[in-house]
Amino acid sequence: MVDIVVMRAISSDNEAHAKEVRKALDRNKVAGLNLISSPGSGKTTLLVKTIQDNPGLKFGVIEGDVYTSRDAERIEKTGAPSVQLNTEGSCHLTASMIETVLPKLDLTKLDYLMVENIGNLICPSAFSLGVHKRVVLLSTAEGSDKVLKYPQAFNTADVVLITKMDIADVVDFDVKIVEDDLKAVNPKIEPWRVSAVTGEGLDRWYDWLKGLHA
Ligand SMILES: Nc1nc2c(ncn2[C@@H]2O[C@H](COP(=O)(O)OP(=O)(O)OP(=O)(O)O)[C@@H](O)[C@H]2O)c(=O)[nH]1
Ligand SMILES: [Mg+2]
Repeated sequence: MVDIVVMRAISSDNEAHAKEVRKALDRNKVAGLNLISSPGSGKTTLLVKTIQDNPGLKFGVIEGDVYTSRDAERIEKTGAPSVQLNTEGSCHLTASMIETVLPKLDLTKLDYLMVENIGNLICPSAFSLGVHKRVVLLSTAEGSDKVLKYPQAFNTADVVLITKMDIADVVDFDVKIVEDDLKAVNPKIEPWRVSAVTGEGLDRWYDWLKGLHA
């Protein structure tokens, strides 16, 4: 049975709540990640595949969605602990929401806390959640021009994953445009190409995750 918490965003004192979240994660040596992307670009699919492919790593998941518990149900099938956070209209998660639901996950039993943010490339970028890393996904089906259209999402990213590489040709996706645009907004990183269908690029993603605990 999926645990669902309904919370509306109150933006006051986000940084203070973010500090509390970070303290709890650090106390328990849990690496926290905030996954941001447009709706449908593959966040839940990547989480499910990552959990299934790495049985030695202990993941807990906070699933953010405006409505429904569908994503937490998908995570629950992997056996990983998860909580569904419904914002009922808010377009992003806040650190206060994370702090509130954190006690529902036993951090002493986790290596990673994966937070799937609400699907869009605008509001989630403006709110720190207190986690350690920000991962932004861009699917090939969305088009190659999105980095400059939503620069705040990409210039605050620690990792950018281009997802659905298996259909890049069909949707006429140009990786070079994304690489060049990312150089302009976030020159420290390059986008990594992945596909949850073929497995392309996933080893690099898994190695990076493991490195957070090295
Ligand atoms: N071809 C292809 N399809 C994919 C890939 N990853 C995800 N999908 C499909 O894309 C659709 C959306 O995937 P989700 O994982 O639900 O996307 P999401 O980002 O979690 O979506 P929201 O939670 O609604 O924001 C599903 O039909 C997936 O099967 C991929 O690598 N290749
Ligand atoms: Mg999802």
